[in-house]
Amino acid sequence: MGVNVSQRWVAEDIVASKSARFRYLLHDPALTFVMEAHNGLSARIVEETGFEAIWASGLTISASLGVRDNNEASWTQVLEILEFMSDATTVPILVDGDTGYGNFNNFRRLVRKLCARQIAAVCIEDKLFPKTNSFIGSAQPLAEIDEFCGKIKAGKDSQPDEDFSIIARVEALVSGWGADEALRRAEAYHAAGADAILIHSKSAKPDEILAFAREWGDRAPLVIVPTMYYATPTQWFRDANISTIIWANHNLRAAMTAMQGISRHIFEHQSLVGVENDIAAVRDIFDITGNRELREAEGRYLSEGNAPAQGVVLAASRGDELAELTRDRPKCMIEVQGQPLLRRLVKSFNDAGVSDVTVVRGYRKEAIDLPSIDTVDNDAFETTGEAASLQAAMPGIDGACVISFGDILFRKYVLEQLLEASGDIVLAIDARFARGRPGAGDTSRAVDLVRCSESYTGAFLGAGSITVEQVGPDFAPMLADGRWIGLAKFSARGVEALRAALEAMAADGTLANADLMAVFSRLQAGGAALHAEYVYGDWLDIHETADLLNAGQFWSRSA
Ligand code: SPV
Ligand code: MG
Repeated sequence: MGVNVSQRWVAEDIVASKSARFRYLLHDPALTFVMEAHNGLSARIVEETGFEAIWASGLTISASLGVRDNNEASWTQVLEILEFMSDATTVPILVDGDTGYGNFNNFRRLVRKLCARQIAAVCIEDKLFPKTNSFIGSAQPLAEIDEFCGKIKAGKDSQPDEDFSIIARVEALVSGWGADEALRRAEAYHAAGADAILIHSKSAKPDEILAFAREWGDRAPLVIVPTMYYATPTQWFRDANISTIIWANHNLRAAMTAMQGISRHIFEHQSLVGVENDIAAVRDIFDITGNRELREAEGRYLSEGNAPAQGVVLAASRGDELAELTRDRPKCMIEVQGQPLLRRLVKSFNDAGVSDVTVVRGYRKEAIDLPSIDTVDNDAFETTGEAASLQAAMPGIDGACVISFGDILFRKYVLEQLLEASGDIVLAIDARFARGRPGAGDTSRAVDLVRCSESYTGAFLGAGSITVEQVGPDFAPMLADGRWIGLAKFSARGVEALRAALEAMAADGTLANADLMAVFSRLQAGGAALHAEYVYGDWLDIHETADLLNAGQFWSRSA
């Protein structure tokens, strides 16, 4: 395998256009693999997989539109698909231009339109319009050499992008004209200005391709499509000095098999039971189409974009202090005045407009069975902490969100105030735990203490300009300005900083045992500002049985 292509580009200082990158790939001595795609989604999959370039196949684009590979789709219809593919990707696209959709005049117009869509290269074949796929039927008539050379020249003369490549595809072997005719044509096309030669074959053996490559030498880069001689070891092509291999139709064929299988299964079972694990999640569709970017943009451009619609409740731990009460359910499912704590928490979220709540489950996860919540699992809950639970929820978060512990209750205004506060990351801080106040020095909870840019004076409510300077346990508890209550708001930008911090912690091995204070500390170390929104009481958390009594009274007084 060659070096990763982006490293190659960086090494060669080629960061330019897609067409310049493709030109580089054609000429660079390493063998390049170009993978088939037929629409924006498959093109993005090809890029995400790591391929250096994409083959926009005439056969598979036609098939995906439900038509034959006979120029039944018009060239502007194909162009529209190519535009989606180009927009969806950053790697170069090599387009199957069939015979150029007409004569030299139609082809040069096609070339200009392709360049306008940042397509890197086009391949045209020396057959007649309307074309037929090379693997159908017997010998097909070939274009006159001069006419085809004129087409190549017209294309080269009219390409507005000087790095755009035109590849001439020689069909002489496919049509039974033999090696000499293939070489004669390749030479003529090269002389007419073709940037590379695609030598095609429908033989099950690579012999005629390898013989051609030997004769051709290094006159111009050679491109091949080993669909029919698929059993050939790739090393043979390397040894033959082939520049580029096109895997021409394999994504469409794989998709067909998968779609036929799932359609049959659902048709026969009249049910979705048993299919979910075999197919991409709906969330995967959101991810691959770039929903996260839209959330971030909303955060930047829409005033309401910072209003979180998503909430994450961390509820993986048992709550050991509650002993018997949590034998068969996690702490968040303990009932407070006839309702599980979690139901009250979710209602608080929903009432404040946070409608999409994801609960991270762990201990006795089956007991968390509320309707109208999403769940994700931290199955390693016994050996990991809050940060790992939060990390489990991150793939589903694609915009501003509120994060909460699963064992807290708060008055309505606490969340409302937090949601209105400005800042990308805002923590609700209870000022009762400040220095000199009764809670200060409660070292059992020292890790949740924070030191802020200004202390609470009673006049700061909603001011939004106070920052958290340090989070526990990095300073003496007596210096605290308050205690984090387990509720925080992140804007879309804040979420991205959080994601990066969690990923960095996962990479250096500190994630598994970290609590959220360690995550906040990491965010600060990365340059993120943490804002404080002071409250003074009006919330509680459940740690021991006595707290439950308080919770009952608290709830009957709230609402
Ligand atoms: C295509 O993918 O449309 C091609 C390659 O042109 S082939 O089908 O092998 O002719
Ligand atoms: Mg084709």
